[in-house]
Amino acid sequence: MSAAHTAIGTSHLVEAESSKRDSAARSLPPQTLLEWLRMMVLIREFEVRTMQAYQDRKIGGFCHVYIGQEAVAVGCTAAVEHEDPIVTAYRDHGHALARGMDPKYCMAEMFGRIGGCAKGKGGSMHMFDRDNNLFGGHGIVGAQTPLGAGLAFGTKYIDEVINGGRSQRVTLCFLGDGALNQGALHEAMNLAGLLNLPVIFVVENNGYSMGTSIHRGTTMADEITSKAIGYGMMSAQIDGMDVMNVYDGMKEVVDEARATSRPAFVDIRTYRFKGHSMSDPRKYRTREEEEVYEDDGPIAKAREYLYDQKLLDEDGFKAMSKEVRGQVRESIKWADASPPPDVAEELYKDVYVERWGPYNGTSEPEMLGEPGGNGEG
Ligand SMILES: Cc1ncc(C[n+]2csc(CCOP(=O)(O)OP(=O)(O)O)c2C)c(N)n1
Ligand SMILES: [Mg+2]
Repeated sequence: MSAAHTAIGTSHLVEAESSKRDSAARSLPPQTLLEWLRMMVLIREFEVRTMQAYQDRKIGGFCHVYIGQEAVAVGCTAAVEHEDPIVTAYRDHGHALARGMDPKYCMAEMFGRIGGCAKGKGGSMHMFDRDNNLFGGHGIVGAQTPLGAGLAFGTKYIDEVINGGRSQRVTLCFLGDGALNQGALHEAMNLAGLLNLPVIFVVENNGYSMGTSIHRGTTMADEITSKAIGYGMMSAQIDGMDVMNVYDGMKEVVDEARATSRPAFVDIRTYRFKGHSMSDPRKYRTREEEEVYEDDGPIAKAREYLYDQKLLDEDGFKAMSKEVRGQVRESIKWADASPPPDVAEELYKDVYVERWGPYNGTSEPEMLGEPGGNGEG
């Protein structure tokens, strides 16, 4: 038994299902699979440069990279439609890029610059992109889970009550295994089950919350999908190191959630190759354990498949990587060239919705709309 398995449990990684059944991913156009690989390479390169920029002190505050987990964001976003809302925790750069955010807005956000997606006021943990239906980036563990239920309530209400049709959207609410024991998640799951909300709670189960292995902190650690039973929702367990497998597993769950307008809970087994954050010496796990996962990472796996199918060769992969490196270099140039926000100008902007008017910091905010509407009290 390997060190990896002793440390985080024999069933941390589940066997890939894609080889055992008809794979929806394998029947997609080759261009789609190449785009998934390119996106994973982009996320990886972006994160490598993020780590360097952090060490160069261009990025301050907390910063958590997504290296190793790329197949989860890429496979999951591919399994939903662009109009379907997404919300996630603080390890959010991969979701932002996979959702279509230009890397330059993501990088500038981390640099704390006005050219960032939140004008540099949010930083690494708060990637928002309304045009791409990404609703954050949230730093409080589990805080995004009631928001996920709320987003699903919102789309369902608009589709069914306001437009008199049927619920069409599915919300993806990502969370780490560390959020499994937060009260907020269980309240959100209860409401989702009770109100038939089309939200999928996607656990990016990388086996650790900071330095605590899932076996030390969570009941039923090998079978967390059992938690879905109590809330009457369907569940699935997916190998998250294989992008095609993530797509296949998620597509089934998404289709079912959309058709029935019901919630779901998914345990996606993955691994973060780096530390929890930039200041983590990783003393709670061994180098051998890390190597077990690194040797069979999501990028290598997808690339080998494409090589085998003769859809890509080494030169093609080199050209793809070169193009990605150029794109990430451009994002750093953009972030470097972008000025920091003018504090006096920006501090109270984007705090209140428009009808309350700008808050000038000394008086009650001026109310622009009619009294008695939303926001009173
Ligand atoms: C409510 C709350 N408690 C504690 C923290 C400190 N904290 C930040 S990240 C983290 C671990 C979360 O791990 P997990 O959800 O597994 O996500 P991962 O880092 O593995 O992606 C903790 C405890 C926090 N941000 N919020
Ligand atoms: Mg975790």
